[in-house]
Amino acid sequence: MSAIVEQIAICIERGKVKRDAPYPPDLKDQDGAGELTRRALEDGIPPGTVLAGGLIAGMSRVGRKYSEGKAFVPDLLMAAKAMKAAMVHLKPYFDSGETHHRGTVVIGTVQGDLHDIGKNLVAMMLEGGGFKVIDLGVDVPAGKFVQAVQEYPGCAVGLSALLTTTMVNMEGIIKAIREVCPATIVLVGGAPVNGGFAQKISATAYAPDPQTALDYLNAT
Ligand code: B1M
Repeated sequence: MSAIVEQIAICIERGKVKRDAPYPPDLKDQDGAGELTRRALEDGIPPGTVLAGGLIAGMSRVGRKYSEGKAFVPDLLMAAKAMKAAMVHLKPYFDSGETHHRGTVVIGTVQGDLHDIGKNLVAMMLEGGGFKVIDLGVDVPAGKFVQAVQEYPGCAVGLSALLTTTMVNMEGIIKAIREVCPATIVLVGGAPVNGGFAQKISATAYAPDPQTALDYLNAT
């Protein structure tokens, strides 16, 4: 792994957003996740490498520390802020520039859940793959998904959840969608979700990562 990609991972893990950010004090006056990501891409490091080896690796480290009681919610918030600063530079590399969309995907993080980094990555990759993405954001109730599937006939729906307490809300959302549009393809994903759960709640498919989601939609 190149040094700059490792530096990006450290900035995400430590919540160093940009050069002039005062936090964390020991990284003062050093480039942050935003500047380093821009530089890595300008240097020709593949976007996929920056994403996996820098952004996702850094976020996994802080997540592990949180599980071990060595990091706390403010650390997660700073890491999320650094991740977003880096994603701004990555997004154009995943934009396909295609004018004809392959289809429309309505995506959102389910009710009760505020985690949006994974959902944003999926949205970015789907857009890059030529899909029109309608992002409903976070904490999205069933009614908003229902409204969107009526507004975009024939669309597919992507549901994301990061909490064991919110993944259960997927079932009600799927039921509500199918009541108005029975044939709607509903993809589910997020760290606590798996294939067995997807089947149990009658989702069309489970995607463990953005590429699988894109491959699935391309194949349908
Ligand atoms: Co929270 N959080 N968090 N958190 N957080 C987790 C999820 C947790 C596992 C941490 C832990 O305990 N180790 C834990 C959940 C435990 C559980 O339910 N089993 C947890 C908790 C408990 C909480 C709070 C309850 C903490 C508290 O307040 N006491 C609280 C809940 C708030 C709420 O939602 N109501 C909370 C809050 C937060 C922050 C706001 C501080 C922040 C989120 C900021 C944001 O998203 N804007 C945060 C963060 C950053 C995390 C961790 C550290 C990182 C999540 C992340 O972004 N990962 C996380 C621990 C961890 O994952 N290691 C944790 C990186 C991202 C790229 O991965 O989201 O999994 P992920 O997405 C992947 C795949 O899952 C997949 O593709 C993505 C790319 O590969 N994917 C899909 C996701 N959605 C998909 C949809 C698809 C297909 C694939 O199709 C539609």
